Amino acid sequence: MALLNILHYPDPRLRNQAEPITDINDDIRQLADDMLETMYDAPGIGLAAIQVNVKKRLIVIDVSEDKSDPLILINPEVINAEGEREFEEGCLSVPEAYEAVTRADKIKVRAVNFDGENYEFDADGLLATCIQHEIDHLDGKLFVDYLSNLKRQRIRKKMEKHQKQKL
Ligand code: GNR
Ligand code: NI
Repeated sequence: MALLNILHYPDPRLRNQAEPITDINDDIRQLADDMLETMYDAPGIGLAAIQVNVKKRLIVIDVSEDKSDPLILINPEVINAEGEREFEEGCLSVPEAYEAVTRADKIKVRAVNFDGENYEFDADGLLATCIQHEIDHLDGKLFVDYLSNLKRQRIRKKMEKHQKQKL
């Protein structure tokens, strides 16, 4: 097990596009374990491989109260979306910024299990919000992209200031 380094906005590597996973091997299992450990440590309710600079379509999520329900999604896709729901989002790659984002309220998700078989499930509420947020990461997208230019520039400036202080 290992803690992974999380990239911070506006790091250009967060704009990379993740590639589908074709071979589910021990490296993928190890990466998923390390991502879960990193997510719980942060702490956060989700983490996408792009955020730890791995260009693979892998996300981990746990929206349970007591952190007892880890979910690992390989090659996840939203295959149906219904309704709208606004939720105050945050992101481990954009620390200390919280803004309302509107996404689908109910989704149907297709993913691949560790045996390489497709499966589908329905999600709503916080889980649906989180899955859409994480799949965006795999496509190089961040929640700040949904905000006004003014809000995004403010967040960007604040992040750049914090990063300079750390150098
Ligand atoms: O920890 C997280 N909380 C959160 C809250 C509202 C909407 C989405 C999220 S995901 C975020 C972790 C993260 O950055 N995942 O990419
Ligand atoms: Ni995020």
